[in-house]
Amino acid sequence: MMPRPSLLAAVAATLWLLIAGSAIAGDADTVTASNAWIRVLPGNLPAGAFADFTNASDHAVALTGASSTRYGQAMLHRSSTEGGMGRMEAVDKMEIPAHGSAKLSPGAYHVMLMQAKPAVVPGDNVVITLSFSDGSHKDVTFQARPANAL
Ligand SMILES: [Cu+2]
Repeated sequence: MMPRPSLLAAVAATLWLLIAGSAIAGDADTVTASNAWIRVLPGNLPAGAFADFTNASDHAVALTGASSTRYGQAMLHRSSTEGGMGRMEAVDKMEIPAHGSAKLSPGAYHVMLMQAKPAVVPGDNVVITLSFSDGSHKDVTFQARPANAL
């Protein structure tokens, strides 16, 4: 039995979208993430997520947010030691320069993960969806490590 013409049209349209989509690379496609990990703290304490990024494109890219099905909330934060006091604040983006790199790291930019459901323990692999300023998204697998990990 031959597929119905309407089904063929739907398949053709889908293929076209896939081809067109890959031709117009989003920021998520030009950014590579590595060494992605989460520092798990005891109890209900928020966990920091860290990773190294490189941007292969000719323009700067901005990481603007994160989400994960394993956490009720994920926010982009930046730690600092202004005036000798350790503090952190929510920020709306972290820039990754053209042909450059940037990192989420302890004491600097990080993704703050709150309300784990169920609890995340060292050894778990957690997928976090990262958002970029052009609206593109990238799923990155973060490995959960113990509180004393560096
Ligand atoms: Cu934080």
